[in-house]
Amino acid sequence: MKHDLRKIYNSFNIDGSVKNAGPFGSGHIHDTFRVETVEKEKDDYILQRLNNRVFKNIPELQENIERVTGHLYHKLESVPGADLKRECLNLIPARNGKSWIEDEEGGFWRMFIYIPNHRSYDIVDTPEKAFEGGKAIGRFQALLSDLPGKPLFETIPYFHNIAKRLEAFISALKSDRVGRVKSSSEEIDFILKRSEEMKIILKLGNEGMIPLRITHNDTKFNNILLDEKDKALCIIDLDTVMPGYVHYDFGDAIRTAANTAAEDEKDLSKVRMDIRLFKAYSEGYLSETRDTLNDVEKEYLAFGPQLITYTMAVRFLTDYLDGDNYYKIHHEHHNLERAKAQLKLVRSMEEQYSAMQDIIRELC
Ligand code: ADP
Ligand code: GN1
Ligand code: MG
Repeated sequence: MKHDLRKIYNSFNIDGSVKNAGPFGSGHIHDTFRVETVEKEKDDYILQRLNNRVFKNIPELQENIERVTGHLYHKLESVPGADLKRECLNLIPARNGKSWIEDEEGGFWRMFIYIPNHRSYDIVDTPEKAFEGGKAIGRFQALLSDLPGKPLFETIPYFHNIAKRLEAFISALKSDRVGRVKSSSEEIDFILKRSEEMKIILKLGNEGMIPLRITHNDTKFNNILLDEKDKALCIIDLDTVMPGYVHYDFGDAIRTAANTAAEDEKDLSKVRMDIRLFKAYSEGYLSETRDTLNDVEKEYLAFGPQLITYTMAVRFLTDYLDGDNYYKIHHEHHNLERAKAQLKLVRSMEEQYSAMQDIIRELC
């Protein structure tokens, strides 16, 4: 669908004259555009058409983002030399007084300052970058631990709840809406075989052994922007910041930071978890969180990557079996390819599990 981008960005309080606006980034959920201004000294912007099939309550979503970005901004203000436009997301107020607008077709839009001179990686190639990512996520968790006020809204209920994700998977299997079940049987078996062991984090939570904390819940490495020297700069994509277990953030970051290949790599021989990158990320992460995590959280940290990588496989395959309604896809069997690559990564993590546990124990 073509949008009248000019009309949309003019509904926000932007500064400068716009030179051009075009699609940007590789996110799977929103439609993201970069809006460039003519004047060198003025900010550029990120404009997003929010996916309201995925996020059903946009006012609540935006209220969360306003609170979280406001809190992070406030903390940064007291850090000498902090760059307030690059180290946290800055929402641009709309002319209607809110942080979003609704267009005539019922689409929801928001804008941020574009973070200049950042680097974003879909694949991580050095331990230094992985370490930086770990430190950034650890710090993010610490900075939000004292967010004042009521709990954040659950923008997507049961987001990382593997029991619920498996229920949805099994219901997609049963209805086989687009006739893809038969040809996915190997992947389905792999998933079903592991369904019980994957519920351990949920069980620990229900037993009160691990606390709910404010977590990001989408710590894919390309949501951690680095600066031109590859130092951690800013955590973006805050739509799912809400209560969660630390294993989710640790796991999703390792899933992407320590994978030797892309999330959707077709050549499965390229997909494995690089233990050096795992170690480097863990070092960065634990340097910030060692003193706050409890013993049970630490003991199960190394399991987080398996759980989240498995969860992603379940979600990609569910979407494939349902007929591709959730994620943006770029070709016909894209979700199946993503699921296969994630399952290959789960296998690689299983093979290295005891080494991962040793590393975490040593670092703790
Ligand atoms: P999605 O939920 O679709 O992944 P994101 O909020 O992660 O949406 O945005 C998609 C991409 O846009 C990001 O991966 C990043 O490349 C870019 N991006 C988002 N916000 C900013 C920003 N403030 N400055 C620079 N780039 C951004
Ligand atoms: C989506 O928004 P994006 O592209 O950063 C998804 C994540 C998945 C990820 C897989 C709200 O993340 O949960 O881990 O794709 N976000 C949502 O790449 O579902
Ligand atoms: Mg993203």
